[in-house]
Amino acid sequence: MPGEKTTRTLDVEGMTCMHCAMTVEKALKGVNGVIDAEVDLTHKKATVTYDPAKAQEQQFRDAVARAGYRVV
Ligand SMILES: [Cu+2]
Repeated sequence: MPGEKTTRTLDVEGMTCMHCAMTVEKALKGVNGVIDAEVDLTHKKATVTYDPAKAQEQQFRDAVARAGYRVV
């Protein structure tokens, strides 16, 4: 369905500063189908809003891994 939206929160390991958070955020935003990504550095979480017809959780895991961090 066009315009459909889902939100998922991921636990991300390895982020230590604001730069890490921005790197993860950018990596997630680069995944096709992602509408928005927001990282909570304090709680080591990333919230991704995406179109479930275009993106899947595995792609978020891969993007985070390529950026040098890990979804746990
Ligand atoms: Cu950092």
